[in-house]
Amino acid sequence: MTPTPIVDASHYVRDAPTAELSKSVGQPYSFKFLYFPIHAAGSCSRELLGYGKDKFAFEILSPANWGEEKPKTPFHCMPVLYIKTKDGKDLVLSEASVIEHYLAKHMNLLGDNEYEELLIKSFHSSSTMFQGGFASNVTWCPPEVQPQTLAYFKANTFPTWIKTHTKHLLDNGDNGHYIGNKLSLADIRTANAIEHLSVQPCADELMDIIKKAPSLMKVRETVANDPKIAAWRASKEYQTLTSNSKAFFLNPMKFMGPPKI
Ligand SMILES: N[C@@H](CCC(=O)N[C@@H](CS)C(=O)NCC(=O)O)C(=O)O
Repeated sequence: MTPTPIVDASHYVRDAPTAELSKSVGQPYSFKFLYFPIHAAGSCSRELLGYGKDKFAFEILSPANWGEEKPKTPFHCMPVLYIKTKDGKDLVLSEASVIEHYLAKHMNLLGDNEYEELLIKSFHSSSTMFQGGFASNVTWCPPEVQPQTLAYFKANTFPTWIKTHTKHLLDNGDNGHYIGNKLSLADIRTANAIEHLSVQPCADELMDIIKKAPSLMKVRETVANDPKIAAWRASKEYQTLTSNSKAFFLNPMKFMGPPKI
């Protein structure tokens, strides 16, 4: 299949008053999502897109030639979300958390009021940092020090995340959700952090730890059992991303090109 060309989004759209652009971005018609063909930092947005599939069309763009496409993105990195609005505008968003907040808002996954939204964004931020911490401290550290950084992660970062998130989940009644009795961005982000651990070469030892955290396991199950998310995860596209992710994390350095300025 010929990859869809990536439009030049090195600059954010500013050709109309921001009030007009704000109205447009609030009325999305369809999305294109650009990220590597692995889960990693693209998993939560793709899950949100899969969740909203009945309302919006979406297409996943894998960069065929990242080196050439890179300067066409706002910060020369992915993920990037291309939005076609109902009034015909083409807008772009970047930065994983911004994209996730935006998609969650349009899929009613930010709670019922501002306080719920703030808590959901706090849980989301913490789980994003948790996954990002694993990536920067374990995945991308030199192989010769990885045993030590993994040991530190298992002894410090991981138990702290489990302990604090369990406390907040218990405060909500230990029902598989962070807020009330309904799915939110926080549930999806945390579930994706757990799925991220499950595709690592050291998945067995990491999953042995998380399996002893029943409140977090309940979030994982609740998200996995959501019918729309289950349908996305059953898709060939999702399963290919899972096998690509497992292959990638076996030796991430192998996929790095020479440094580019
Ligand atoms: N601050 C960005 C970081 C994104 C980022 O680091 N993306 C990496 C992949 S996870 C990337 O595009 N790497 C390719 C490159 O830098 O050439 C965000 O949160 O979205």
